[in-house]
Amino acid sequence: MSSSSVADSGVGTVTGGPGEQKPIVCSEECLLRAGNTNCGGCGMSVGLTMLGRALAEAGETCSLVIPACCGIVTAGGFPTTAYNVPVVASTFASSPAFATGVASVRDINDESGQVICWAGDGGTYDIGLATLSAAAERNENLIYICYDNEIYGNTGGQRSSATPPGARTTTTPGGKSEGKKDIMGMMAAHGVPYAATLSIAHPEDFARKLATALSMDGLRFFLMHSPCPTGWKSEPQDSVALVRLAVASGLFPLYEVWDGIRYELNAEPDWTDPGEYFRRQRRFPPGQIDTDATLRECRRRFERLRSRSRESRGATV
Ligand SMILES: Cc1ncc(C[n+]2csc(CCOP(=O)(O)OP(=O)(O)O)c2C)c(N)n1
Ligand code: SF4
Ligand SMILES: [Mg+2]
Repeated sequence: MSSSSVADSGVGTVTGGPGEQKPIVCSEECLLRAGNTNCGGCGMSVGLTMLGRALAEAGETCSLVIPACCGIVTAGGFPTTAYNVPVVASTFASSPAFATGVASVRDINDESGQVICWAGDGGTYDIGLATLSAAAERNENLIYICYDNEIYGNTGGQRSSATPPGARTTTTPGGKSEGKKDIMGMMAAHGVPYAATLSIAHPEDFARKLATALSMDGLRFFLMHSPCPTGWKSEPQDSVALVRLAVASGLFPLYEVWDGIRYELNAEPDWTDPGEYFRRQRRFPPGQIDTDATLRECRRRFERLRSRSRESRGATV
């Protein structure tokens, strides 16, 4: 079953060991229930399903803290909810501060369960950056997942500082002229215990990293590349293929960072021409992206990550 069809059906499977498949019944174990109103092909839906699967696999529960974003609209209208776990809706700028409070109450009451912020790129790279930085500096005991659709999706598609150069948005109709902020570098600079990138096109890597985070304490940060057919002007059925292309071409490297020091690369790009990635999204004006320059920049960034990985291996030997 492909990642997208898992999300569409609302039913997933858990690998319980070699050759063993344990079905998840949506109403009992899925984090995201069937019948939500997310757009078809939404990467966030697939990510939530994968997160639910990882929690079920680890025998864990969670509470979600979600700022203003598509992820809070996902819940639907009160008194119903598409989420199968408790959810706190926070203001746009403050989900890490809200989550700090929820996690502290959990610890004071000696309760179990993970506290997970599920936030968009606008809430993470832009308006929530101060509270995220503060929670990271205090090393709060919570998981933070930024689903990065590279746009303010919920309010009609304005640019964020995660929007890649060249992308057309409602506030950059001619294509964005600035680059994409390096949020992973910023979290590494805070020295958080664990930071990692996630792709829904790499489900095993995704599950392994979630399992790693669930076995640790402290602030654990994830950046998930989250296709958004509505904002990317792409076909819903292309979502998983697009983010797979992003990893293959080096546009979205898969890696982990421990304590801001130890780097591990998880997938070697094959340096596929990123042209196909751009062509399949109408947010990129045809013929205006210099794919050679993009590929050169991707290689340069990947080599920098590789050298950090080598250096950190040398440092730990
Ligand atoms: C202080 C404040 N400013 C603006 C808004 C309006 N607003 C709600 S969601 C949103 C965009 C969220 O973008 P992102 O975090 O990337 O999540 P996405 O919508 O893409 O899922 C904006 C601007 C708000 N709720 N609060
Ligand atoms: S606008 Fe994008 S992120 Fe929001 S629900 Fe639709 S596809 Fe998902
Ligand atoms: Mg967004």
